Amino acid sequence: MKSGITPFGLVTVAWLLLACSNADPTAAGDGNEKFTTWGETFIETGIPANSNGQDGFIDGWSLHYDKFLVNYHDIVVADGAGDVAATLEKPKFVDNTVPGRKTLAEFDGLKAKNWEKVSYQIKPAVLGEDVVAGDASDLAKMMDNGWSIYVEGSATKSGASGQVIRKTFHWGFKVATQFSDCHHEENGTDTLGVVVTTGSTDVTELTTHGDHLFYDRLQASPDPAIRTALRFDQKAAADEAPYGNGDGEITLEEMCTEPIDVFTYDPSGLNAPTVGDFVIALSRTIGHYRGEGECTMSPIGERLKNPCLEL
Ligand SMILES: [Ca+2]
Repeated sequence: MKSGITPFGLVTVAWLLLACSNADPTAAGDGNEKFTTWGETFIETGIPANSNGQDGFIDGWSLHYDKFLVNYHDIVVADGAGDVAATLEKPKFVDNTVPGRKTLAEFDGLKAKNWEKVSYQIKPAVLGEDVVAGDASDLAKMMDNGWSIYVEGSATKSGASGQVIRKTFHWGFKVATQFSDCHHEENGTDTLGVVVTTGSTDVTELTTHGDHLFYDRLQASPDPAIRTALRFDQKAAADEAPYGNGDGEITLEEMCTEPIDVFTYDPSGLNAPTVGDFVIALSRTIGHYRGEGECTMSPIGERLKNPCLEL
């Protein structure tokens, strides 16, 4: 045979053409969308001290989470016209101190295209949730207390005379939050929602950010020179007189009696008169999207004037 194309070569060319057509999300076909969650290193291993304030606590504290419990509800994949491709059947309970990415849902056989409207909710635990990771007894405790998020852990810092100061915390939050119009940037392109491609599985991580509870602003400054920093001093002070009982455990109730230091913390025009109000307001912001991606956050249901009144 003089032909340069062998039968094997023809098969290879045909396979390549098929592969190319499969990679085209506009071609007719189906694909899958998988949702996972991950707590990143701040929740898995801890938040260190770091003088830059972004990679750790600017005031010398370091913190370790023993539990970081979240209840995910109502994941929805839809398009701009309102056609719904998939919805989460049962809410999912997860402890994100359990290492690695945990699967929340797998939606198979979705039409391959850009589904622009992806949303989810974090709200209080309900009967019949799936335990994705963590203890069923913790889920029961969340249901009994009406919590959507619960964090437990300890923070330490070296005192003036070299002694180690240690504070523990066990905080349950009742906030219910809708995360809508989720989007993320990848390779310089901002993508709204998800892109399902024929014959493959796209993975969306509903990331939880454990550092947000300790932000010193409720909203990012429009001035990029003003960076949000992580702080713990005022939370630790809530356990001391005149606000707390000095037993080493910082309670939300103690933080809700301590006025926020407006010279250090910026409520960004929102209502957060106490340290407790500030932390509860920040608990709405732990939900992210594919790493550093974001969603539009809105409270579900009636919102009380001060977050501390929801305790
Ligand atoms: Ca205390």
